[in-house]
Amino acid sequence: MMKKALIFGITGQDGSYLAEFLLKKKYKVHGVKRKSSSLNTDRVDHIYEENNKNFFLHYGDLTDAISVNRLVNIIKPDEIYNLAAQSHVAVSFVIPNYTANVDALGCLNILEAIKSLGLDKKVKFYQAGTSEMFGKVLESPQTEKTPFYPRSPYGVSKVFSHWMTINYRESYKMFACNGILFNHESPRRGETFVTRKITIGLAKIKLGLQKKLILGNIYAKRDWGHAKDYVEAQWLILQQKKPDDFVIATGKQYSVKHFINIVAKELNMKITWRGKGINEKAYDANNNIIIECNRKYFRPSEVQTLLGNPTKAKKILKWKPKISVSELAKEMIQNDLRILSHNDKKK
Ligand code: NAP
Ligand code: G4F
Repeated sequence: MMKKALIFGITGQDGSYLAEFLLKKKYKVHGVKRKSSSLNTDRVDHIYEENNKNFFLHYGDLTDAISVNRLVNIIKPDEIYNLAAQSHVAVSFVIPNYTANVDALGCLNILEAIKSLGLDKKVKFYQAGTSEMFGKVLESPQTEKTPFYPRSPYGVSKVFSHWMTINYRESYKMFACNGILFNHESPRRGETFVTRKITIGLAKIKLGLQKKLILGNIYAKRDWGHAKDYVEAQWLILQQKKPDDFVIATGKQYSVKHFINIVAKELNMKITWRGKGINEKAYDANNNIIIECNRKYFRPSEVQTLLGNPTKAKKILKWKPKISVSELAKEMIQNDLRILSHNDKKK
């Protein structure tokens, strides 16, 4: 019998890679998409185009407990991956209530559906936790034992889901697990997250389509991996004998400024930095300002540094990241140059 997976958030970066990964593993993959006035299935359209008979999309919304219940009931999956979220940290300060509805109560809607349908001994559940839960970090690097100190409505909502997942595991013996994933990127990354904003922005400047890129805090440090590596970890977490929680990270950290330098080098753009703090700017070979900072892209409370320790995942899951930050940046740039040069929307 083929295993059935249900992915909330299938139209997102991770959802699309996870769907491809599970199809290769011979799963039947069901995904939940939201009704939208314009197309929102770009990242999974190629799976449809391959006419995959094991791939199904259903309308639903995580904030609508009835639709969640209905989908879990009709599909009766072996594994549920909750990747759905309002996932932008800065936006969560603007719409905190909505963010909590999706990112905190949404997870609870799935856990309750599994329990109330009597599927608690059948379904394995994965919750997409985040390094943002460590926020104003209390130790470095961060492990599964590091206390949380979230710094945004997004981080706080994810802490709720983390503990709800543990609570359902302990109370009802459900196979419910948390991945605590550090930043992971790809050519499919949303265009307002910093890595993609940089790869597209500098590619546009290189092609003469844009003059300047405006960013926020370029001194923030992140532990960046590739989404393809990280969805494998999500699957591995559900294949263990015991449900548990795992930090998934590379163990290496770079500043946003360092990431810009990698991208500029890859694009053969010579840039020079001048100035300090918010006034630091990057200049091109003709002395034109091509990057500057603006406070409007700062968050009301910043997360200055995140660095994960993936020792437990390496030991128990036998997982390790395969793609380096330079390889990641290169793949993103090549994709953006291709899209911009050919007006090709395929990712
Ligand atoms: P993403 O690209 O923003 O995708 C989010 C997905 O959630 C999209 O498919 C989106 O649908 C869907 N969604 C949003 N609100 C929903 C709702 N109310 N009901 C149903 N679906 C909804 O995020 P990602 O980067 O793939 O991340 C996947 C998950 O991992 C998220 O939960 C994120 O918080 C978490 N995470 C991400 C990272 C990272 O660095 N990428 C790190 C740690 C944790 P639309 O396409 O319709 O918007
Ligand atoms: O790319 P970012 O927006 O990612 P952030 O805030 O770290 O959140 C991402 O990773 C989390 C895992 O830790 C996920 F849970 C979450 O869903 C999301 O995927 O920003 C990275 C850093 C931040 O410090 C931000 O302040 O880059 C800084 N930054 C500087 N200029 C900017 C910009 N971020 C954005 N989005 N846009 C800027 O112009």
